[in-house]
Amino acid sequence: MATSNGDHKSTFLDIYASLKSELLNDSSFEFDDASRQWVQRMMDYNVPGGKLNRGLSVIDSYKLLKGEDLTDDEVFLSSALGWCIEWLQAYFLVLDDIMDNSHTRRGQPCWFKLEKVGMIAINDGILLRNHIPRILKKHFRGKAYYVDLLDLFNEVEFQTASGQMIDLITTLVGEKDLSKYTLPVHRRIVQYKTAYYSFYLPVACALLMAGENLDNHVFVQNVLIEMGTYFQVQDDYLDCYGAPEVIGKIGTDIEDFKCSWMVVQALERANEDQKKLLYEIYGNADPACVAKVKALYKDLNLEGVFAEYESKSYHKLISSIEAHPSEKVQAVLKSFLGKIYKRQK
Ligand code: DMA
Ligand code: MG
Ligand code: MG
Ligand code: MG
Repeated sequence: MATSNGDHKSTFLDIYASLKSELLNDSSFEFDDASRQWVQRMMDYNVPGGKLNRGLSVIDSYKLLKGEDLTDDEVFLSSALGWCIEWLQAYFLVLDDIMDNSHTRRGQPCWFKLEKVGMIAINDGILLRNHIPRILKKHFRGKAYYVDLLDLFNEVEFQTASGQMIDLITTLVGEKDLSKYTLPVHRRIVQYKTAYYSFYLPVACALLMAGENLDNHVFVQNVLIEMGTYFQVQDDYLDCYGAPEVIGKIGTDIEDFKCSWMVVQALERANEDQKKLLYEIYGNADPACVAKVKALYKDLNLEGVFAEYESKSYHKLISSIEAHPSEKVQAVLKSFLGKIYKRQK
């Protein structure tokens, strides 16, 4: 039975295969062998290879909201929504890796790094983005919540793209000025670029399926945005300290002059000499400069600062969650938090 607890992952992957096959037989485009093969390879390379936390969370959340085992149809629908989020993520990551000049993703070269791909990756990103409304149309057109679902994906995509925009324009060459990198600036970037699509979106999908009106769940949204902020701080930390074999990607935040949580914390703690050094070398791709930045982070004990931030955020999140009147909603939020607390990848 597909609905037993805890074993959603293999069903989830089966549903990927079936969504993929629908997209490869989309009657609005006359596929030939070459184009079908390209799209198939492009999807397989970019969509299913991550942790799948966002996608699986839709099913888990919906099950917790419903309070009992899901029917096969409900498993399919919540999985399809989960895959739409994974597709959205694939679209953003393909383009993010070009813009961040990254090397690897999920343990393999970034898609645009492949010799045959290059800047075709831009259009592939656009195609991945276009797959989402096609999946939604095929499987949700008749549902009472269809319009709300489309609106939700549109809103969240806009917020994410806007977050990416502010992430990118703060690094503009010629205006490299570390004094603008403060905690409120960092917070604003990460809430938009990461928290909405990674945390709010999966739970909002489950709430819509459960017949809820999202306007009544502002509290849930706020908790999830806090959780997403914590998650992106982890991402910034792992960019510097994560092992590439484990996180599947090589960090580029220092080279890219990113407004990372790490540099913001370093600036808050550095003495005048250390600040001067950071101003000189942050954003320089020379490996010797990157190593010096990392050595400075070590001197400032950012590992310890992070450990403290991590446990503080966790306890703060738990107490906000416990203030929610619904036990089911509490369970949804705690389950999501449990998946990311002290993550190594
Ligand atoms: C990525 O932020 C955000 C989106 C919307 C893809 P990032 O560049 O820090 O992510 P990563 O470290 O995975 O490249
Ligand atoms: Mg990136
Ligand atoms: Mg980025
Ligand atoms: Mg990152």
